[in-house]
Amino acid sequence: MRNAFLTNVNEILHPIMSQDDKDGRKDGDASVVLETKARTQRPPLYKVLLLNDDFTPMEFVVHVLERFFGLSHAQSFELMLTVHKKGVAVVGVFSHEIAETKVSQVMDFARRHQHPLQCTMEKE
Ligand code: TYC
Repeated sequence: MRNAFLTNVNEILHPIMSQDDKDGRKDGDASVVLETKARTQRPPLYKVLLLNDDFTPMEFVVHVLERFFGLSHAQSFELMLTVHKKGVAVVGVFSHEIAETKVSQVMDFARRHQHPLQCTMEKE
């Protein structure tokens, strides 16, 4: 999408061009169409990360992934094993507000069940 602004050149150039030129002509009604590109910005996205620990039961992590990230049982089990083996994994990518909500939900749920499970977010 393009926006067009009609600008009178004499307004911009007034300090330079306000005198009559050598032919005694006043500045005319010269005008120019300035075009600017209308750019739509995509909002930044945030990765939600789940961290491994030695104490949170595997079934609890699987349940968290099903409950808060809408993953199937099979997907959740696989992702839980990835975190267990690698130490950390991205479990979803969201807008800032949604990512914050996911992190809070997981942290609150883990705390309520007295598990040390950690969930964080970082800009993609
Ligand atoms: N390492 C845990 C165990 O052996 C399982 C686990 C997986 C914990 C993923 C946290 O994010 C996690 N019981």
